[in-house]
Amino acid sequence: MKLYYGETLNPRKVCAVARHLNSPVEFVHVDLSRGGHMTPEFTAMNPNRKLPVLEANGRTLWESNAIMCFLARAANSDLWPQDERQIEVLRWLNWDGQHFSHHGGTLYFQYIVKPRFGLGEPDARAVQEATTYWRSFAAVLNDHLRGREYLLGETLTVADFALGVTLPYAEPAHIPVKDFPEIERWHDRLNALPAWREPFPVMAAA
Ligand SMILES: N[C@@H](CCC(=O)N[C@@H](CS)C(=O)NCC(=O)O)C(=O)O
Repeated sequence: MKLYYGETLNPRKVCAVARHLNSPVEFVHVDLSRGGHMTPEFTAMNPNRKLPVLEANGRTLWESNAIMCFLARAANSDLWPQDERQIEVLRWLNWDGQHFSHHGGTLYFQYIVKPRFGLGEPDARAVQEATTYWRSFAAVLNDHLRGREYLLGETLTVADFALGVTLPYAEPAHIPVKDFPEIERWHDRLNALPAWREPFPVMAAA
């Protein structure tokens, strides 16, 4: 299997899952700043021209959440449980894409991607809107996590990898996680996983 990634948000959760599971993947770095995702070869794999992409068993799979589930199922892991807990995981994955990491991702874009790719200053209005929304959804998550180790209770799942993905960037992305102690406590648990702390392969010096 080949996992095409860059050192950005959505590939991060997939790389973390692959490393956590010790999945037999070859990590293939794609340089977004040099348009590595705009080539005809890449477009043939993912017409959205976005990372990550997984090549496995002669087919390609895009969308980070689907790739995490695929890797977990291939490893027969409870990260993607094969029972009624799956519904709960789906619920959180959908909620995350629409709300929590959606608005956290906006802050990541405004404060981290823009300067990194020379796209100008953060847009104050977009920042204010995303911060307000993020806070209201963070309150929901904070309440849910009270008394739970992970989102589903005791079982670590791909939903934890998805919802947590912006938190390693909370400080530079101005995500106000410090006001939500249960989220911080949960993120401390994720930080205990080596694959969470260091999801990306070490790249050889150019
Ligand atoms: N919904 C997609 C989003 C993928 C995505 O937005 N990837 C970003 C990196 S975090 C990307 O490749 N951006 C390049 C571009 O938009 O030009 C997923 O979860 O895989």
